[in-house]
Amino acid sequence: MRIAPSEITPESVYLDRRRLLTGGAALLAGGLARADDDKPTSWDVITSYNNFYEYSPDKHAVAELAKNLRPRPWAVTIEGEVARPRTLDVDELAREFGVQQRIYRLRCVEGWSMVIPWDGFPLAELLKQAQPTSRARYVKFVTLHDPARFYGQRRPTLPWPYTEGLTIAEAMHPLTLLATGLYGKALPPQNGAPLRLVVPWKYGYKSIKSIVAIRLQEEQPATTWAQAAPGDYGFWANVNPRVALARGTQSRENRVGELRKRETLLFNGYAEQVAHLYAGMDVDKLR
Ligand SMILES: Nc1nc2c(c(=O)[nH]1)N[C@H]1C(S)=C(S)[C@@H](COP(=O)(O)O)O[C@H]1N2
Ligand SMILES: [Mo]
Repeated sequence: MRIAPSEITPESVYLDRRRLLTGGAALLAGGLARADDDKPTSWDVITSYNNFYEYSPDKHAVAELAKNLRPRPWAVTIEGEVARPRTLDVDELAREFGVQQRIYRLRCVEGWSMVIPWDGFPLAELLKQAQPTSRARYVKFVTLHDPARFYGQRRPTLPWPYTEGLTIAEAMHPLTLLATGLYGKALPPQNGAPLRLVVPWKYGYKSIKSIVAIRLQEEQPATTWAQAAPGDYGFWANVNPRVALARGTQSRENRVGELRKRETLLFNGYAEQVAHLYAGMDVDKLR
């Protein structure tokens, strides 16, 4: 489906509509949480301050470098422990599962946070359709490996390709999103075009960009940052203000654009929706 420019919601209208929605529907959708406290970060900030090591470790350099991404055509594969493995075009995927708006907080281990209005669909929809086998316990996600486009992959800054993972229960959770857009527009390259994961209760590094493969498997996948710096990054990566990482405390955060720091919330404020996933586990021991 092509979206005519006239159908794209301008940012100002989008913000007004959001304010109207915060009373009921938006909350029920599980999209956001606390209303006015969470004013969406501006398009300009979301698209100019980016972590994307395939381009550069310099957040301010990414947007310019990422102009060469060429996110179309783009094939995505669903494979491994599923009854119906498939490879399909990213636009086909969006047509098949539709696109919803979800406004989520994003919290990076570097201590900054934003509020981002994503467009996308629940990963659960895609997984259900692929029909996981009884052996599917984890979902592994893989970013495109193409040093001709991703200049950063010419150097061994990280073990490429970038890889992430979730348990099947986390992957099936209704908050877990595959994002295709921002503010009603196509996802910009620097934010992980054309398809990226968004897991709002986990640190930002779990939200892997520019995905080409989604693999269901029995074993827990080895993930990129957990291999690169295990003292700071682990497989679980739930936002938890009580657990300090090697890089320091995670008890507070800076909402980009604000002067005073905020308290970081357990599960990034989504505890009510996700705490049950960790019933019987000591969440302070899950790194
Ligand atoms: N493939 C890939 N995905 C990635 C990263 C990356 O370097 N490469 N950085 C992660 C980190 S550390 C964060 S905080 C978020 C940042 O997303 P944003 O630039 O859209 O705000 O993307 C995550 N996804
Ligand atoms: Mo991050």
